[in-house]
Amino acid sequence: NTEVITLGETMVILEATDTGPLRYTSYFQKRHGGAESNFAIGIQKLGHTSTWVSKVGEDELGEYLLHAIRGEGVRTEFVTTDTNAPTGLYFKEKRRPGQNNVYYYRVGSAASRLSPDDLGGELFSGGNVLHLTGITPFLSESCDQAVDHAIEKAREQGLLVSFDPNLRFKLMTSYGEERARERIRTLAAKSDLFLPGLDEAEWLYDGLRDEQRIAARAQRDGAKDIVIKNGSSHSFYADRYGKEGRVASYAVEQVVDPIGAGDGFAAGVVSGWLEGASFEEAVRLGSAVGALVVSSPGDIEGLPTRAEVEAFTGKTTTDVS
Ligand code: KDG
Repeated sequence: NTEVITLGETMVILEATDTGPLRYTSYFQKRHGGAESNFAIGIQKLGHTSTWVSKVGEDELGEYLLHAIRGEGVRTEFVTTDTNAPTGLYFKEKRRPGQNNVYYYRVGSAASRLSPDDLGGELFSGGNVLHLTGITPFLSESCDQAVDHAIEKAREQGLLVSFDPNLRFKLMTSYGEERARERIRTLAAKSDLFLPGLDEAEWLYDGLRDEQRIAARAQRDGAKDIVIKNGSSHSFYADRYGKEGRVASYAVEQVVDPIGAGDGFAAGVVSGWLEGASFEEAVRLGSAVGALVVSSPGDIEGLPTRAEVEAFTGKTTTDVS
């Protein structure tokens, strides 16, 4: 079985090749993106093993997702095909340089029909980490239930739970903001590794922007190890033993596409965790992966191999004798 298990929706991305409002652009590049499959691919690239659980439609786009994600080495045996619902997709608009917008076509998608029934069999046996995001609970009631079920099953089998809130306000409208906040806080409280961005933490914890106070608050609720990401500046970490610190973000020459950076960051931290690195080292790896992702187009195209991380951070293990 695999070290890491994750579940959630992946969509086909149709990304406008030109800048401008979509009504005026004519050509699109096909890609794929989903916070959890991005993460799973990141884990594979860093030399670990991952399983992604989802549903796709019985359609060409579903086949495309399976081919592409399986092609990256991610295990997809627990992905099922739904004959009554399509694969979701979203359009990416490059409104103006530096401003991307996304438009979802995912209501009623196959993945929104994911339910606790999809988490059977030997899914968790032998695994180390279950990774979840705050996207899945808002896709549908059955997805919301699947998230709780996954945590329960993972705990029974001794897996650690990592959680990235990945706030998507567009998905919360039918849930209501207050309830959505409560839901995310509850999931944070159940996590062994909690990975909010600073703005996300501010939204979650009554406008708090002080990193130490945010960490203390989340830990009081039940979260164990915490990393608060502060974009191009730094990440603040606080572990369950009271050790805390800051890791500077790596400078990048050009931010090409920031979407997917958080997923890469999570993959880096979890990989470090799996390797028994210090928490600080794990956060540094997350930071390096995040920086490499923003330097490439697409969600997953910039996810680095271990050698690429080493070349980027200047740490080389290559024997040049
Ligand atoms: O993290 C990037 C993903 O969030 C994005 O590509 C699509 O999963 C996605 C979502 O639901 O927004």
